[in-house]
Amino acid sequence: LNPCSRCQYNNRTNKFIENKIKLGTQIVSALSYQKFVDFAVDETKHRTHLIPSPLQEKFSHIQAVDGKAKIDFLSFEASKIRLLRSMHIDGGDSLQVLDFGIFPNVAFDMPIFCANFFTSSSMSIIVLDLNPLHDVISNREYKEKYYKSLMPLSIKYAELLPWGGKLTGESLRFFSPIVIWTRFTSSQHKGDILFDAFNDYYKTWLDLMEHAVQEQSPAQVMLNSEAQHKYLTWRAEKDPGHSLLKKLVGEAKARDVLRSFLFNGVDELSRKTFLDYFPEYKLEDGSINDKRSMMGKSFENRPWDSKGELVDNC
Ligand code: BLA
Repeated sequence: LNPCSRCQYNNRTNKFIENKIKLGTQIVSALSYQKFVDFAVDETKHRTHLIPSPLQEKFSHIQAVDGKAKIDFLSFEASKIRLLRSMHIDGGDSLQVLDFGIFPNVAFDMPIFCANFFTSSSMSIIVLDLNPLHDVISNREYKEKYYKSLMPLSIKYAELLPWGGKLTGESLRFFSPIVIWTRFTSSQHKGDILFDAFNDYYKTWLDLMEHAVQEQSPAQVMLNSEAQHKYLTWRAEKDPGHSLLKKLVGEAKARDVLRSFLFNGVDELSRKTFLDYFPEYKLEDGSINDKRSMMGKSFENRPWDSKGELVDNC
């Protein structure tokens, strides 16, 4: 079998032939995100000393309630890394999800590595970014410190992985000028481009880590810690993947995965609550509005220009 790299997997027979590569008795799915995880962990081990996170004991593998999908977790720490964690949902050809994140030690102000890939047999929804720890819309200094020199990376993928359409205003605030936000019909070809982009963004993050200098001022460390906590608080409450995760593992387990694993730190880094950071979500009875966005969707086109300036073209 010689899979065509440009096929779009439109009919079932083609999909089967192109998507499966027989290796002896083992059949591997050509669109699996496992190789992304393997690459990232290997590459990190070349650059720093990774130690297993205490979370590894509790989170290693969960079988989804549908009996089909399996979920694998990995987590590590390192001197500049508070938590590197990965969740890979493998539901065969019909569902592949990767949520790979790196949260820096709060003594450093470097960005948060963020790869969130959702792939069904027909559609992929992709976010790949070095999410800014501090606001890059109002804070020019932070934007210039980290993103000015990275704009060529964004330009490299702007056409191959074009802007995925309207995005909520809230999401945009957590994204950087080099964000890859895209949707495509799932195919091996697009998967290969995504792997290249993941490689480039990952190595770039590791370069930033290597050069990052520890903050000396306790006040700055506090600011970093609070900024990371705000990010975790947002995602633990409002990430778009929540409802699928709940379907796969049930409500209680999903909550545990979100608060203790994926967005670990949300209950430890600060006592501030979601409504302290995002009071616009407060309902009259004091509870949190379960709408995902108060600002609504906007930004039909890429709102950052090639120099990383915000342009109003929504
Ligand atoms: C959809 N996931 C999305 C979308 C974005 C993201 C921008 C488009 C939908 C929208 O917001 O309107 C990802 N959004 C992010 C990320 C940030 C953000 C990373 O603000 C960071 C700040 N996706 C996952 C996981 C699952 C998943 C783990 O990362 C499932 C377990 C699923 N994402 C998923 C699904 C959709 C989606 C099913 C479509 C659902 C929808 O549009 O409501």
